[in-house]
Amino acid sequence: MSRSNIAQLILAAPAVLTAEKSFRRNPVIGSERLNQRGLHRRRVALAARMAERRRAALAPRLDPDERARFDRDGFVIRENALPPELLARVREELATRPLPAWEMRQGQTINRVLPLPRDRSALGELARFVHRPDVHTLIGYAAGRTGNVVTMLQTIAVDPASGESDPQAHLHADTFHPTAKFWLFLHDVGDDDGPFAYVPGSHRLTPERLAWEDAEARTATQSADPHHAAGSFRLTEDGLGRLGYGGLQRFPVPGNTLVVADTYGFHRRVESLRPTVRTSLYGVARRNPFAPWNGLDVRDLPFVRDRGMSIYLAGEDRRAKRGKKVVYANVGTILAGAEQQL
Ligand SMILES: O=C(O)CCC(=O)C(=O)O
Ligand SMILES: [Fe+2]
Repeated sequence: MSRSNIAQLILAAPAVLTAEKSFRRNPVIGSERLNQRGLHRRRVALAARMAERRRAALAPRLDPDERARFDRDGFVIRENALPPELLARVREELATRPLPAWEMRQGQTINRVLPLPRDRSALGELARFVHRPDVHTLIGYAAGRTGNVVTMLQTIAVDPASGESDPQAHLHADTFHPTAKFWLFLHDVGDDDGPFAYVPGSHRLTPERLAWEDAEARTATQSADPHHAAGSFRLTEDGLGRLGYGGLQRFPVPGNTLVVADTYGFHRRVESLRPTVRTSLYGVARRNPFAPWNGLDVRDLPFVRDRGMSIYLAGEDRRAKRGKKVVYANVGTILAGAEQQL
C-alpha cells in the first residue's frame, strides 16, 4: 500500500461512526478486506441497536395506535392530516403562487423541489406542520432519532416517453440504518399516478437481512448500479422472501394523507405508464445513527431550522455559477405543478 493510500484510509476512517453510506466514495467503508472482517455488518447491527434504544425513549410520546402500526410495518399512514380549511387554502395557493424551484432529472422522472415560504400564508403554515409535536415525534420515531427535518414542497413529474427508467422505481433501502422520509400528499394519488410503495416489516433487521447486508457490502464497490455502490442497496422483488419479508404494498392515497416511513425498509416509486404529476409536502430526517441521544440538533436552532433546503440550494447555485456539476438545477420561479422545465 502506498503512502498516499494509507493517508487516504486514515482520513476516511472517522466516517465509520457517522451516517456516511457510500462504498465508492469512502475507501474505508468500501474496503473489501474490512468488510470481509465484518465492518459493514457491525455498523448495521450497532445502528439498529442504538435506534431501538432511542425509539424506546420516545415511545411514550407517540399515539399508541400509530406506534404499534409503525413497529409492525415500518410506516404510518394518517388520513386527513391537515385541517380541511388549511388544505383548501394550500391548494389554492399552490395553483396560483409561483415559487423559486430547482429540478433534478432521473431518467424519465423530474424531481422538483421548492423551499416553502416563511410567512403567514397557507404555504408558510404548511411548512410549520412538521413542528407540531405529534408530527415531529412521529417522524423522529420513524427515523430512529429525533432532530431536524429538512422540509420542502416536492413535485414528481414522470413522462414515460422521455427517458430511461427511474432509479427510484427500483426496490431499495435508502441507507444502512433507520432514517425517515415523509410525504403529505396534497392531491389524490391514484394507483396509476406513480404512488409510493413499501414492503411492510422490512425495516426490521432480520438475521437473513444482516447476512445479506454483509454479503452485499463485500462487493458493493464493484456493483454496476451506482446507487447500490453509493450505499442504497438495490434488491429484486423475488429476493424479499429470502430476507424474511413479505411482498411490496402500493399506497394510492386520497389527498391530505400523511405517509411517514423508515426508508431503511425496502421501498420504491411505482413506475408511471402515462405522464403523471404528484405534489407533496416532503421531508427527510437523517442523522448520525450511532449517538445515544434524541434531539439536540444544531440544525434545529430557531434561525436555521426551516432553512436547510434553501441553504443547500444556494450552495448548488454557487456551484453552477462556477461551472461545476450540480444535483439540483435552478429553473426559476414557477408553479409547483408546472410543465416540466428541464
Ligand atoms: O417518491 C417515492 O415514491 C419514493 C422515492 C424514494 O425512493 C425516496 O425518496 O427515497
Ligand atoms: Fe428511497
